[in-house]
Amino acid sequence: MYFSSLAAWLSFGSLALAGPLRAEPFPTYEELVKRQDGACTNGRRTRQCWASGLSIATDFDEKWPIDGETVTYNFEISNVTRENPDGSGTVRPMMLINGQYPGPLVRAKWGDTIVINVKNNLQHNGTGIHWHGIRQLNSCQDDGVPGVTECPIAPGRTRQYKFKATQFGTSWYHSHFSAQYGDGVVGTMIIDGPATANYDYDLGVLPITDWYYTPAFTVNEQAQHSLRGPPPPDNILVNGTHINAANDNGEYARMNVVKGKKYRIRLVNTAVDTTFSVSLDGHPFTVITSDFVPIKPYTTDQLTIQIGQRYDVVIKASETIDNYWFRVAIGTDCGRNNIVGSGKQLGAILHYEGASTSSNPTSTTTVTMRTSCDDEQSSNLIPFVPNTVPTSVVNNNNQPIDVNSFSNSSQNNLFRWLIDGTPFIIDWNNPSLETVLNGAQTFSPTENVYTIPNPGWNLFWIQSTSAVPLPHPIHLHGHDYYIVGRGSGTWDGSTTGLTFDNPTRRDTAMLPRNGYLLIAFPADNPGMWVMHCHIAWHASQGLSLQFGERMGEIVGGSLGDVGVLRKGCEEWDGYWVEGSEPGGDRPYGQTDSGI
Ligand SMILES: *[C@@H]1O[C@H](CO)[C@@H](O)[C@H](O)[C@H]1NC(C)=O
Ligand SMILES: *[C@@H]1O[C@H](CO)[C@@H](O)[C@H](O)[C@H]1NC(C)=O
Ligand SMILES: *[C@@H]1O[C@H](CO)[C@@H](O)[C@H](O)[C@H]1NC(C)=O
Ligand SMILES: *[C@@H]1O[C@H](CO)[C@@H](O)[C@H](O)[C@H]1NC(C)=O
Ligand SMILES: [Cu+2]
Repeated sequence: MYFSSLAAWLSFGSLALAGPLRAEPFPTYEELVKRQDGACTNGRRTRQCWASGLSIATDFDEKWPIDGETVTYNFEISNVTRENPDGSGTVRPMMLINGQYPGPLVRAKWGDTIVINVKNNLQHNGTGIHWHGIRQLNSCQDDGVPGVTECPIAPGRTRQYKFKATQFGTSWYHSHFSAQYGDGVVGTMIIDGPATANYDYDLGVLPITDWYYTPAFTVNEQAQHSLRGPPPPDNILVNGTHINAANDNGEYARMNVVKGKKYRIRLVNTAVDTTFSVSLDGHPFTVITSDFVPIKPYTTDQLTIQIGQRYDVVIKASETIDNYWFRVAIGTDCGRNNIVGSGKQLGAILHYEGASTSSNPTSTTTVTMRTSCDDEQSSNLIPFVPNTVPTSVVNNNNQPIDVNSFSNSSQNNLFRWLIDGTPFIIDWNNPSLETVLNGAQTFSPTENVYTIPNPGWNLFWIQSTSAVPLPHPIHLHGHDYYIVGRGSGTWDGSTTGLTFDNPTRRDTAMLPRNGYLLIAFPADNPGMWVMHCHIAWHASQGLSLQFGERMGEIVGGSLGDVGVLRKGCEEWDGYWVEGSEPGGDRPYGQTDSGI
């Protein structure tokens, strides 16, 4: 019964492939659970399927393919001088992975082990690569946060990262060494797996970023000592390219489609300081993920993407053969950009096969692009695999976290974000994970360690009390979290309006200005996990903390081999003599949080 109906359904799928585009039935979560889809094969009309009994209905907290392969990449990070990627004709210093901007795509399949050998060819900077959104289950030592989970990779040295892709979808990686990713140490990741809607082709990742003509380390210093905040970026880049206002040179990124087909586009905001809203003329988005979490598809004509967030969308190339604008708008309610006001169209081009390749689109839109910095509505972002947060967390395991700020006029207006009164500042020579592995659990106050001693659910009430009216994209390492509540003003402690039944689940969400964000997650991954604002300047100014999760188990050996961490710290300690001032081989000091 099961097999024959499945066979009928599959052949219906292949018939549909040959014929014109039509609505295919996509199974619900409940149907998939009943069906136990072990026998079905992933394909253009069966994206819900995977392999070995796993499907889009699999609880990926518990299960992933056990027959994964190992995928290896080699990165070399170098200090170069390059032309700005928007054709402005001016050059600037950049730090690039294998000479590429953005860095190489890391692509693997669900269940694969990913190995990346990173060589630091910079003369005068440490480095460390964080794999954004990767759970790092029992592999916290590969999370890539200098001063927390490792010592920075010293100049001239190589470090190996190794971790398993227990989730699938779209993400990015970036340096977590101060503001270094703003200088180019950034790239995208695809973990292939099942999906919650069908499509014909995968167009790949479309990273969107802000771009400065000034090096990130320079802007970071300006931002730390400014009463008005950081200077505005000069432009944006979509998939690493854009036109510029100064001379009109440069190129828009182009996505090529064939009329009649459906395409997956993987949107990522890889900026250092900007919220983006995007839309595509004549082509609504069917949204199928929020970060690494497959969601029940919903359709929208516009998406707002915070730094660190991802949305995978499906579009149908069903319009007249032509070129169409993919529009990008800046969240000017919380940031600025010098390209705004130039009259230039911000964005990229959707190009149909057969349309002109030399002219820009003339398409128009009825969509009013948002300039607000609010997240997408949580009611639209419903995880496909449902989960429940126990309401008991509100009374039993609920910890407040205050976010405030301070500017010190006797230190040249040094600006700091404070977590419960203390800015985050770490010591590259003594990462907290090393401290824990050495058997100690005492930390400096500026390490902002919040302990989670036991398994089970926790609720964190992040409350903004700063007079600086800015929202913050809050990113957690080692976990997805569940958005139980969010609002303006101060949370009153009541459960009215909170969501415990299948809340939005993701790894980055906006803490509203003068508001609060209530997040919950189970302590199912022993490690030292930072949670920080993903505005690079704010992270540098101290808006971060770390969870010391089940530290007893870390000392007990839950992470396995930590030889790479030990070796990296010996190498770094040799380069950066603790307590020493810059001089000799080391011209620079640490002037920010370190992350
Ligand atoms: C990059 O190269 C410039 C010019 O040689 C040098 O001043 C700077 O210190 C280098 N930066 C790093 C991080 O190696
Ligand atoms: C890293 O390199 C940049 C650019 O050369 C420099 O401005 C910064 O001070 C360096 N930081 C450290 C800690 O070496
Ligand atoms: C972005 O550029 C990369 C490299 O050229 C390409 O492989 C990818 O398909 C592009 N992404 C989109 C969505 O077009
Ligand atoms: C402000 O800076 C001065 C001079 O360095 C220092 O003595 C003082 O403690 C700082 N104030 C705060 C609240 O950090
Ligand atoms: Cu922030």
